[in-house]
Amino acid sequence: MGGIMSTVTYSVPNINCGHCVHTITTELKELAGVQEVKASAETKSVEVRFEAPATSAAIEALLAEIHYPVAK
Ligand SMILES: [Cu+2]
Repeated sequence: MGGIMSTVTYSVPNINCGHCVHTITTELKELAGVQEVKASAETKSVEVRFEAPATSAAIEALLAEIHYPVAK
């Protein structure tokens, strides 16, 4: 291991409750390379710490797929 670790915070307006937080956390952690997920219903954001093979594009695609698209 020892790849470059990135931390990116995504704005996700659809996060409304603990269920959303749980779903997002569970799904993102299944993506290879994702190390840590901090989702918040208060700030409607998701902070993800990841390394290869995960990419920011793959994380955004997964969020869109589970109906939590990232706001641009
Ligand atoms: Cu919810």
